[in-house]
Amino acid sequence: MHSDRFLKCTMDEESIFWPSREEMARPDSFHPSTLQDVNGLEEGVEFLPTMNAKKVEKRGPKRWVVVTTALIVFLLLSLIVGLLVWHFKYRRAPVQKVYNGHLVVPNLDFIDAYENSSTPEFTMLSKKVKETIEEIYRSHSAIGPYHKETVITAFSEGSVIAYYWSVFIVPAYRAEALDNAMADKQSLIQTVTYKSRNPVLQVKSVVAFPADPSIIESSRDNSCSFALHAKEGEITSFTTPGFPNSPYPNNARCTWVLRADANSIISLTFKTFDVERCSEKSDFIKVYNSLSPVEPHSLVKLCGSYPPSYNLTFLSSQNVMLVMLITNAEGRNPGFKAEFFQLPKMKICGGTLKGESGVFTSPYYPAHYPPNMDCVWDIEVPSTKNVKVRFNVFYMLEPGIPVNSCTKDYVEIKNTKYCGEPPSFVVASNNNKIRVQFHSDQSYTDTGFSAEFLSYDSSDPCPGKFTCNTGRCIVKTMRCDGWVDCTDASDERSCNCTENQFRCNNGWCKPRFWLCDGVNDCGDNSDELQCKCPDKNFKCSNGKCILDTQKCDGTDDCGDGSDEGKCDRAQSVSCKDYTYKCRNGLCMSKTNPECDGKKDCTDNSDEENCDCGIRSYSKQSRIVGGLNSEVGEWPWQVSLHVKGQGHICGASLVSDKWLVSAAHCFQDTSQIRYSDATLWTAFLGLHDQSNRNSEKVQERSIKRIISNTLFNDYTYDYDIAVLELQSPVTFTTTVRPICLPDSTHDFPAGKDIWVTGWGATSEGGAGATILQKAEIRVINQTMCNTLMTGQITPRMMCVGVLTGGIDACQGDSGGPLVSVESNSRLFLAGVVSWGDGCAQRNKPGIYTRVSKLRDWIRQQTGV
Ligand code: 4AZ
Repeated sequence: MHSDRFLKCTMDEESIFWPSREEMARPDSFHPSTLQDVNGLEEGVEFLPTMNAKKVEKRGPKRWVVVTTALIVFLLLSLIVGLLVWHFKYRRAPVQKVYNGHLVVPNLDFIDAYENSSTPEFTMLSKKVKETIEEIYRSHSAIGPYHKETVITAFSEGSVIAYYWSVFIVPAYRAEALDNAMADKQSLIQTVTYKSRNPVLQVKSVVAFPADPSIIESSRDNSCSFALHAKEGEITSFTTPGFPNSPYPNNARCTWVLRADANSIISLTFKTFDVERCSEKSDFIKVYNSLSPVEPHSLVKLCGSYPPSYNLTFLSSQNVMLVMLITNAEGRNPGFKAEFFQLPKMKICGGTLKGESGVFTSPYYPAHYPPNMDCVWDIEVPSTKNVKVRFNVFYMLEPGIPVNSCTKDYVEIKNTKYCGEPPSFVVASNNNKIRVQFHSDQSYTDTGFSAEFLSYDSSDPCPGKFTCNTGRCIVKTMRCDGWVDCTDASDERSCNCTENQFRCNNGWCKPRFWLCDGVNDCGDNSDELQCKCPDKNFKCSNGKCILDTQKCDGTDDCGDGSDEGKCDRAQSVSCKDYTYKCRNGLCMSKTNPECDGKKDCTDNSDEENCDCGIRSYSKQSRIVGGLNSEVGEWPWQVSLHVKGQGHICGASLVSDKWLVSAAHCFQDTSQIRYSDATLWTAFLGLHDQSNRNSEKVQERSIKRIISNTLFNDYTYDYDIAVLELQSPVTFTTTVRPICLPDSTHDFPAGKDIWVTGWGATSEGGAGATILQKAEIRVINQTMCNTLMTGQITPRMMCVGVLTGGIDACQGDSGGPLVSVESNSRLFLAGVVSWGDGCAQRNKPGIYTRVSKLRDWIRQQTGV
């Protein structure tokens, strides 16, 4: 693989008495006298003589007055009843509120016995702290009347810090006032001198934060709570219950209280991490820089699975840390294994850096920097020079904080704040000094930065290189090459386009081959305009324009089927070369329906045999600029070794015993019979060629090699072979099969796609030890055939970067070219086959088009 550059997340009821709803509905219990009065009235009824109308009129009030009065009385009564119901049922309805908090007891020294809640010392102190808290609450009218219970959960150093939770039962209409009073540090009293029945207990810095009520249950249930203290010079490990042999429990809340000696901090690393895939309600782990699980002291929330190379090291700012695992009712994941140890607290960070150049990093880089840190670096280069700082890696991303505000964690230089995860950037100064400030707040930390400072001559800031307007230096060949290399795109402005380029309307030069490839390369879409069909028309792959209404109507109007092969809705149509055929013989108009998570065929055959193309780790590492793969990133990648020669070719695992590779790898030479299966050994789950004995690697002999009989060793047409393993492999995190595309599967021009292998890292150079990866682009077949002087057959596809620099190379042959399709599933689009050298300009790599040979693979292997 050649790549010299790569650009490319019990309620205790309050004693309030009022009639219940049932009582109010029963008038006898409400107004016992009313009914009697009514009865009394009935007994005294006087029947008037019907003829004496005058008497009738004179003696009784007018009828409408009676009716109206009754109505008004009725309405008033209803209103009163309604108001009472609203007041007692909703406004006064009691709600439960829980707060987590901590306070400092300044005039007390911490003793070891405070770490253990079963010691008499713990019990004594917690009783006093509890009384103090209750007194503070009592003194506040918005808090005191509603307080129900306070429990002291732990103590830690810092004089003595006490952690607690408090429960309140408050009428709904008083809840907000309670929240405000609890949030107001003044109301909780910064410094309280409280005289209890016992000796005086002074407390300060009382804070409390709203908490999830379920923490009460979890803190009463000790079945999944653990307390660990770091031992001097030792690493302590802990795991989720049952790890690694059985999944961690469902509906659990597990806590690990981690402690270190006074004046130390804790370094915690998750060595393996595999919990339920992240979703809104998935299981998760949270790490706190406190013994109280409160959001403002949260360091990280983790879910999903991480490859071993991902840096999952977190540092505390004091000698305690809390790890919580919260699980739902579903899922069977192994969990985590973690290690922690104590470190002396960093006294200062930053400092003065002098010289021509040097490097510096955020505290503890590449571990996640600790919270609550401020560092200042004063950089000074020789007085005749200017200074610039280049951030090669920069990760200071805080969840929910827009990167343009940088209100929490940031780096500040010359009154500009930097945060988020920008690609490498440079900040230059127009004198010989520059000051870099680093700030991390209370919560959420990231891996930080790695930077270097360099002195430069103001008249020639980038000797032999092109200077971006940002101050960054890039190699001259990157100027006007169609790729944006300077973060401000200054390398692609004011360019004179070469004959192999076209000029976009915005003045940029782009390779001609990107014209009309369906991708907006110019940014203003001008590369896709001239090739457009008139309005309300669809452009066929062969360039023909048809009416939009003719697209996906079941008729091949284009003549090449492209109007019927790319339909979003699966529709049963008459079978053509370009339509996906279900097992029941019905054909679908939808593009690439296989294993996309949607049932398109009525017999569901498009969603069968889909245990493929999924990586074991849901998280990818954030290693910038490197082309080394992660362990388990390409679990279908196989390394084929020949006895005495080492790695020769790549291959892809497509089932537990079949590999797909290139036929040209198994061509006999005068010296070696490469077609002899016994010569070959397959290494699966391999990452590093120098570590083939790793327990993650599965080694297999080859039972037989079947090369396509139509393979032409001159043209390299039909360059495909299938290899049967002597015994099946076991699917693991590092060994899994790739999906094979249907013969109708479309990998459109312009699509970004990945090639992997241990091939040469430069033309004629040595092979790589660590599995390499490169992202390249599918190139239009007709264009490519012109470029490759007519050597491209329908069984081939061209993929590469036409400006050169990224390509497959010798040793990558037979290996996978994979495309990320819908549902994040990966499909084997091609097999590395040949090329005119490696990584040269306008010379893309040529790959065997797997979709065209899908039926042959099925015939040979049954897969
Ligand atoms: C090879 O010799 C080879 N640049 C493989 C791929 C390419 C060139 C050579 C594509 O195996």
